[in-house]
Amino acid sequence: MSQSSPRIALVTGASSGFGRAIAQRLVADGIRVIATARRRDRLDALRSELGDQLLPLVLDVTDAEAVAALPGALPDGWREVDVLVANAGLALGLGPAHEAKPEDWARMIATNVSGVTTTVRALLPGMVARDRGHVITIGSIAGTYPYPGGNVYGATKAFVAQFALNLRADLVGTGVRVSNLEPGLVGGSEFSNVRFNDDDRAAKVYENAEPLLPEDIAETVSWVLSLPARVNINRVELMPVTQASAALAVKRK
Ligand code: NDP
Ligand code: 8X3
Repeated sequence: MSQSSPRIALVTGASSGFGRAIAQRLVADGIRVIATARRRDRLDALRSELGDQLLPLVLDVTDAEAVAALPGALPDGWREVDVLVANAGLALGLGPAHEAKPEDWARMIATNVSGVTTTVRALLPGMVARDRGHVITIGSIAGTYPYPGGNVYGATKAFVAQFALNLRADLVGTGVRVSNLEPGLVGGSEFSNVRFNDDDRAAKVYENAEPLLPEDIAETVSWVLSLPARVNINRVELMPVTQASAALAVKRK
């Protein structure tokens, strides 16, 4: 079967933002979607919206045992996952490193690094055995461009970028593709609400900025999946037209 016609995708973090938009888009593209996250009510609402082409599944990506058990826990007809969108992730805080909460750092690493690696490790053997599949990781411009307060969040996304490239190194000779999407400023998700735990500060991040929208990320996922089987998009960096990489910091007296 052609790589460009995947049948089943598993999306982590599908209860909100990018993941929700990606699930909606993939179902519209004719791909059945296993939608995972911690908030069951959100997943159930997505199931009501999209019907039986979507399977809601509660999964905390920081629960390594549950993630490892995932392939065996999938119901009949949903086991041959062709596409993994490892999207679940978060930033916590924007303070300087010496004031950051160690527990916030630990949670970002557990979710953005360990959550991604355990999920990929669980689903990759099936893809390799079937000689078809596509792992799509969600990195960030924060993994390339440092900014004040980006400390551990940016480092987790740098990990994701290198992990994706190293996966390809291992998978050369198989039909399994790997792509890392590296978005800049994207509104319309809960990312900044989670980061600041504060609605007012979160809203200001996007004020008058015309950010990208989750649908733009979903469109990019749809595009990388649609390309011929011989094409591997290694990484995609995308920003709104209103954003550009910033100047280096200089401390003047
Ligand atoms: P949201 O906060 O809207 O979505 C994050 C999703 O991750 C939610 O569905 C949440 O679901 C899920 N999630 C968080 N922790 C866990 C966990 N432990 N187990 C399972 N699911 C979890 O943010 P975005 O949609 O904006 O972010 C999606 C990804 O995109 C993240 O990796 C983020 O770092 C990245 N990104 C975001 C950018 C932006 O500007 N918005 C730009 C670049 C990258 P639940 O709480 O129900 O578990
Ligand atoms: C999210 C984008 O610039 O807030 O990854 O780090 S940014």
